[in-house]
Amino acid sequence: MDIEEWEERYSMAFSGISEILDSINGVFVAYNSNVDAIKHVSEKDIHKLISIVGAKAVQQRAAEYPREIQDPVDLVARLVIAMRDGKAAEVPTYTTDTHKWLMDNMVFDKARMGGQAGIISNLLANLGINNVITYVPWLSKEQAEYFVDTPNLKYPVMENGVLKLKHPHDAFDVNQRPKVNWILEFSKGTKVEYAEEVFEVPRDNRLIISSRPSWLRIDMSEQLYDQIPHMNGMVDGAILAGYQMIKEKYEDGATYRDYVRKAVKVIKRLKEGSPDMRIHVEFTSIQNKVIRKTILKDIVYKHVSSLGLDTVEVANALNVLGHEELAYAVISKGENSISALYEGAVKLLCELKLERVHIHSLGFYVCVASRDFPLTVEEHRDALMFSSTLAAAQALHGGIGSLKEGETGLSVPISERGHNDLEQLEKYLVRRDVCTGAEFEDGCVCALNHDLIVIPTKVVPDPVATVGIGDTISAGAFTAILAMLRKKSEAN
Ligand code: 8BR
Ligand code: GLC
Repeated sequence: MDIEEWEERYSMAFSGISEILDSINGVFVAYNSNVDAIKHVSEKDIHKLISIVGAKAVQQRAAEYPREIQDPVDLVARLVIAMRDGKAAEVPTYTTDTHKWLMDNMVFDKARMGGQAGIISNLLANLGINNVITYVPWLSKEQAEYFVDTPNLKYPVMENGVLKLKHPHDAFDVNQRPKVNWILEFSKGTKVEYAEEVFEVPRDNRLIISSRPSWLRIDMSEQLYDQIPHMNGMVDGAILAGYQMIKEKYEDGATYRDYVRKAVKVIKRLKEGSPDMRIHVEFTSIQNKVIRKTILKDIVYKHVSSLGLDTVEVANALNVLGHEELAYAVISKGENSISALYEGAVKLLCELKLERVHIHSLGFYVCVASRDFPLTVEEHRDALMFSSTLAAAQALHGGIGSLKEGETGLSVPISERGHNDLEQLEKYLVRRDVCTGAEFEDGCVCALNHDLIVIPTKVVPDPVATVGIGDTISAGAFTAILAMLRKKSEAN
């Protein structure tokens, strides 16, 4: 299909999905909400930070590739790496000194709802989904203020042994402190010069400094666990994220195994009484490889239906699953990277026993789905186009206040570059007899043991911010899928 035809399909997909969104009863969203302190790092800012900690020190530390921020040199080194590669990353910090140092040396531009679950909850509430049941284990007063004020957004609380759903504004814990992450956004073309290094930022992206105070637990009270099945009638599916916060060891002797067990228990409870309930997990950048592997092998494997991730996250996932070469090919800049991405998606689908894997990249999405998933490839494609439209709206405005505002994404043109990038994949698949050129052109491929859906996407040349776009994409597509599944089940 040429770009014009794609544009038409986009409009049809967006209006089609918009019309059926209210068929969904609700979505359960957990675990991570936080406050994002967003700072756009200019050329002046980065050079100032480098000069404060010393250029030589930054150069040395960058070579060591710190996976945790223990001091300001770690921070500036990881920022320089992210800017050099134009890649998104999230690095944890366990000390409050990092926040203090950032506050002393920089002023953030704005504070917004952050965390995958927080961003997704607000998005779905603004889109008008009937019930968005959001859960964050650390709902402080400050955090609660970042939730949108709509009656469809609800937070589960236990009152005298009874489950009540209240708006987060009426449900916070007065003794809880907020979790604040720093989002250091940078723009393509920013020139950086220090020690012997000189580079230009290749694309807009950001580094996230994720605060991990010791009270952070991916958890739920026993009482609430017991009550989860009572929410079943109200929700069609769940979107879960934040597992990256699980630590190998805790001060009180608990280990990651305890929290993995709890995480799986929640999924099992959600499915109790409705085994067909779809669970989506939004993956992220996870520095600790033990945790990354455990999340995939012990939480996602067999328990989850749908996984959303970006290209770097695909490489990271493949890496811990023992596919180092493929992982390397995915992040290489060569022409094989897109075919490696597809092969990687198939590996994740099969090895993790998923029903759907949705990979988003700048300019195109690749989604593989199991053949027995009860939707057609065209329906899967509509879900992707709906989500790309929302992503464009998010990049345009920095947020989506309503379905109407989401629709403004349709005005953003489809990326020609993304459309062209897909040709590499087409050649690869046609050469291997996976599909014909015509099938690929439509973005709908029924391969031997999986479906493949590819679309070129809408890209905003000057995005307001990039943080949260991935969450919008995955949540938008998954919710569209829930709506179509609901419509199908009603028709039967
Ligand atoms: P993560 O947050 O999971 O890394 O996802 C970011 C996603 O946002 C990318 O995969 C890309 O699809 C999308 N995106 C980015 Br980055 N910049 C965008 C832009 N300017 N317009 C539309 N989508 C964008
Ligand atoms: C991660 C970060 C959070 C950010 C979100 C955006 O969850 O911890 O700060 O808002 O990603 O996707």
